[in-house]
Amino acid sequence: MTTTTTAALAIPGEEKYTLRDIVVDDPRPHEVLVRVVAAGLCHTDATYKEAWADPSLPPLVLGHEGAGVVEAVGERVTGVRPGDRVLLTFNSCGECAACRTGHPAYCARFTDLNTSPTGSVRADGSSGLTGVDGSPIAGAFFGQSSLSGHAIAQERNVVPIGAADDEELALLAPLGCGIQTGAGAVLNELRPEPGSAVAVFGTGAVGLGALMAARLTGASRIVAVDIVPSRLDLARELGATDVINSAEADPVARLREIGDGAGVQAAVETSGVPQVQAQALESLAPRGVLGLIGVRLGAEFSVPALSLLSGRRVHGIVEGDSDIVTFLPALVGLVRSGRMPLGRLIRQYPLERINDAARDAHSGVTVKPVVRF
Ligand code: CXF
Ligand code: ZN
Repeated sequence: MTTTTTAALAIPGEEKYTLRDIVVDDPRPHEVLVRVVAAGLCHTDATYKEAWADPSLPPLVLGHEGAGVVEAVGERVTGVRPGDRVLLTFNSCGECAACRTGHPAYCARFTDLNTSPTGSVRADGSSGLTGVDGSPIAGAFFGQSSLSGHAIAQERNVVPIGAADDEELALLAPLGCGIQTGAGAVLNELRPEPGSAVAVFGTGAVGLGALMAARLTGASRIVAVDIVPSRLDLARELGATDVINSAEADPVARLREIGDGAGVQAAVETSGVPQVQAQALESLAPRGVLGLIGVRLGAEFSVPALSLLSGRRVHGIVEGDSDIVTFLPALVGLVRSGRMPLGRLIRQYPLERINDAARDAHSGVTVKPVVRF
């Protein structure tokens, strides 16, 4: 018995999302059918929406920060059962060396299982989604395609979070990608030492996730860099000790000052703008590390070789190198205890207003739109 539900479709050549009823398949042995309560919009949805332009392609269901309630599970699923409240996150194979050692974000099949929305997740290439007239619909985006009232996820990218009402699910949804990307970069990879200085370039959801995480470490200076004054105000509210408006001041010079004349021990770069990446690198103290998170499709990263000789390192990080089984519940705990005030970033939109949500994310009016189903 399949499920008919309303989804937001990305139709090639159309700028806006189109709401339409679709049919969602029953879960296969390792799959989980989730009634989606809320889904955050991440910049990557917009990137892939824009790239989904070839008119020969079918409509695509995006969405990769889903949160909801398990409705049915495949016969081999053991980790969750109907009624469980869950977060959906990125998918991974579970078998490669990275997955076996707790680094599923570096899964050998990451691209295949997350951002190749042509259905490579299922052995037969099907997406699990069709139009009500049986026409093809692409899905399996990040193993979930959660901009839909119901989503098919894989057991590996579903994380149970205990009792949670719909309001809390909407609050927690962005942990599945954007927040875990920023917070994980700091807590799992950069791990700033007590007394160190950390710079965060870009104060979108990823950057603010990194900043809120840095506040939980022993770092004594946490510096937000952006060109939007209201974002810098928000960064202060969330724990930045210093802010730099890089449209008005040279961030490299300021960060060197803040870092005792030498620079900062760690920088997180979320904008993906090559010039900002260069600034982030130049703001590092000797032996400092640049966490490279914001990367634009097809962009190159080039630096003067001499800039690296002082022991500086550049560390590319995907999804915060999160081991989702342990890290997502840890983030949920931080939100629930008030130590990660995620609510300050979020604005909710009913599904009918998803195009307003996308517009507000693009213009920067909203840091993290969350679509409610
Ligand atoms: C993405 C960034 C681009 C590569 C795949 C993962 N992260 C989240 O949206
Ligand atoms: Zn994302």
